[in-house]
Amino acid sequence: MSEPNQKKALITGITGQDGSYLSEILLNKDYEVYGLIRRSSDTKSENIVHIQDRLHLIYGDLIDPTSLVELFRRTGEVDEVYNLAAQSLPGLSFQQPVYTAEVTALGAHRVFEAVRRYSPHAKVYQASSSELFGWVKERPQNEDTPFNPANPYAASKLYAHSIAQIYNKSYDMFIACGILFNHESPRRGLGFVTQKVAYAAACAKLGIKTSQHLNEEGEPIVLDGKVALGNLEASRDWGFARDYVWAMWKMLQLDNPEIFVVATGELHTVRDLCEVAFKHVELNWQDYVLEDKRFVRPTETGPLIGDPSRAKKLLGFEPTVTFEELIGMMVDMHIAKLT
Ligand code: NDP
Ligand code: GDR
Repeated sequence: MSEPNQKKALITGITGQDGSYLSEILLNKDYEVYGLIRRSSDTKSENIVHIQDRLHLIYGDLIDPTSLVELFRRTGEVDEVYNLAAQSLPGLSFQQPVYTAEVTALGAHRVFEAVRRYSPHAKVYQASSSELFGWVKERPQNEDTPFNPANPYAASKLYAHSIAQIYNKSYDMFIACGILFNHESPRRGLGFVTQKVAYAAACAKLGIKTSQHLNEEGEPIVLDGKVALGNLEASRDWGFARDYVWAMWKMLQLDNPEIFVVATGELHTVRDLCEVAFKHVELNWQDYVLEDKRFVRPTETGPLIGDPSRAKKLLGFEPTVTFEELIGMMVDMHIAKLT
């Protein structure tokens, strides 16, 4: 039961990278935290296992609107809703475009509609993305840069972002949208390039020639001592997830729903990423990385680099971890786990 005046928050996507950091932040602030989780044969969610006994977890799925009705019946009215659930892999969205739209576009819409009906006073955070800028029209990108999505995931996020503005204006709701650039951590899924490279660097350090974990093609991430990657010239603005999640919470402490770009303002290529990860274990990346066309996307976005000036000024956002520290932290986590 919640204490009088204790704030109540609901997180969709609580088992993901951001959901787990956000749960920790909210628990430390004494929130009562509810999370929507999907039912699967594996009941262990690695990212939240350490705090599971302090969370209220409720089964459901963004695809099923009746499960959202049941969710709010169980939580009652809440103060804050963080909609983090999504099919969040842009690469996979080329293979599963309609499913991606179901979860990432319509799923968000279903959440907004459920809030409108069952918890209309809640402040909502919607996880928008730098992918909205896609084939970029200027660099760096800020809150005024035009959107130009370049994959089905980005198009789905644009739908959700647009519906959020429509609900704000039409129903006087509070849905803040954070346009977050790539953020990573030791809790990042292995399907993302930073984690794939960090894992491969750890395997190289430990002399593992064939890895246990699989890549996007269902093959070992490390095979015959090498990792196969796609476009090495692709570039991103990579920050540390915990810093970005804190900015989500800050957005919901404002009086009005606003839009913020959250980024480091630094651009690195996948090639730089490989160099930094393998250098961390004193190895030369060129001995361990292969380019493989199967991992190149049908189209690539432009250089995604954000201008976080507004978030710095109005939210007090400040990146606390450098790119080298971030990648080093991820490689070390894999070494510890694989040893
Ligand atoms: P993750 O992929 O780590 O987590 C996604 C979460 O969504 C998981 O908890 C997953 O549950 C859940 N989920 C997926 N499909 C459904 C569904 N149909 N119903 C209910 N839950 C579902 O993502 P991140 O934590 O990295 O990102 C959080 C959000 O922020 C996402 O919306 C992402 O698109 C967006 N974003 C992320 C950025 C980043 O760099 N990390 C940058 C900008 C935006 P399960 O564990 O069951 O799979
Ligand atoms: P992204 O993340 O698409 O930016 O989406 P990802 O790490 O998958 O790709 C980053 C860049 O690396 C290139 N790349 C590869 N990517 C993967 N996954 N595997 C490879 O082998 C590989 N080789 C090169 C990609 O082409 C791309 O250019 C992430 C997600 O968290 C989204 O949910 C979020 O919205 C955006 O970041 C901002």
